[in-house]
Amino acid sequence: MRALVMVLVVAFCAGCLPKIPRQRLSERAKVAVAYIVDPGYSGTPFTPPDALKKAIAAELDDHNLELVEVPLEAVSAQRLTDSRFDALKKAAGEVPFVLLVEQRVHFFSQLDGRYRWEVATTLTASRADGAKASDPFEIPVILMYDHEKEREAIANAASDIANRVGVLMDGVLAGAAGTAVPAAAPKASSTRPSGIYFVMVDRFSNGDRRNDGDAAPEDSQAFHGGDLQGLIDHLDWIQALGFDTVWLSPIFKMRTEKWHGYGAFHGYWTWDLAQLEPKFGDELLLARLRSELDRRKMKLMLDVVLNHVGPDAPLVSAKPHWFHKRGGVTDWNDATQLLMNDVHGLSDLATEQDEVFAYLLGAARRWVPGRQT
Ligand SMILES: [Ca+2]
Repeated sequence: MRALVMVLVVAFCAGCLPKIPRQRLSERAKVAVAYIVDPGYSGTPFTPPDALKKAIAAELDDHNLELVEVPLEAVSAQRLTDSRFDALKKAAGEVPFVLLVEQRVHFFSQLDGRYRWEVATTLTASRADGAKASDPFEIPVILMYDHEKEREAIANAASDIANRVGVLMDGVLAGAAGTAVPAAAPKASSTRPSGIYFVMVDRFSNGDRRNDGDAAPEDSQAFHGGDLQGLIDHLDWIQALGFDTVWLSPIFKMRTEKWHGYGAFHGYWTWDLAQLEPKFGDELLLARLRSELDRRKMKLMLDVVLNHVGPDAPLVSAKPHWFHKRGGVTDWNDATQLLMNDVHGLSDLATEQDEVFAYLLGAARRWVPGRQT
């Protein structure tokens, strides 16, 4: 059976921290570390799971640093990062390096029975006699359940968080007495950093008010007026951030009315893959976007929704046999339901049918220059 595969592309920022070669102290030194996880809603701060502590200890060991954990109580009375860091330094005494690991974990969204969490972390570190450096970032984690999984989410992100600790400590150690760059340290890349910048077209920039229609920026569920012109106007800005690819939320003709109170601005309620959504622009403007990207040696990714169509899409009545029509998902642990049933009422395309497959493939190819057939 042929199947269309949806590919999840992860955008990343390669230039968030300065590029500093890997650092390692020639003589072992201690680093005082305090961990604090703030509760999402109520309750008292707690410490992260051992999986994260072990990963960070290993990373620090790689820098020839010995981790000395400072009890949570030393920092938990403070609410702000600066105050916590001062409290940590006081508790650390003569220890030459300090590292504060602050975290907050929150449930983000649910998709196909899997639950996305965000692990927000702020790392702050310094030498006893040096300025502090900080690195705030969020890491998404996909789990199977949505309740009281804060520790599990942190454990899943432990490796990535530890890597960020390593990069931050490279910066803290750089130039410190007794610091040597290991011979095996990779050389910093001389090439320009690259990455994918995701644009939610309606919310990015309004470059043409003539296509706004009933845009209502004060309404979180309404369209806000963003369009392809607004994106074109900001390509230099995106490129300056270090990105070489732009990924757009769907720009094809879509349902634009709210559905059960939920807004359509995201573009994932496609009605017709053969047309562009007039709120965003026309084919001439898309061609101009392509040429502006080409001129900057940047690439464009269009988001084609293959799993379903938008509510009340004309295709449902025109081609009723193209849809599974099995009703909504009632059991999120049932793999067949996840594949064949309607997600939140969105008619599920029978992509295993040759006719449907050919339609989707052709519709997608229509937008690839030189691949219309
Ligand atoms: Ca507009």
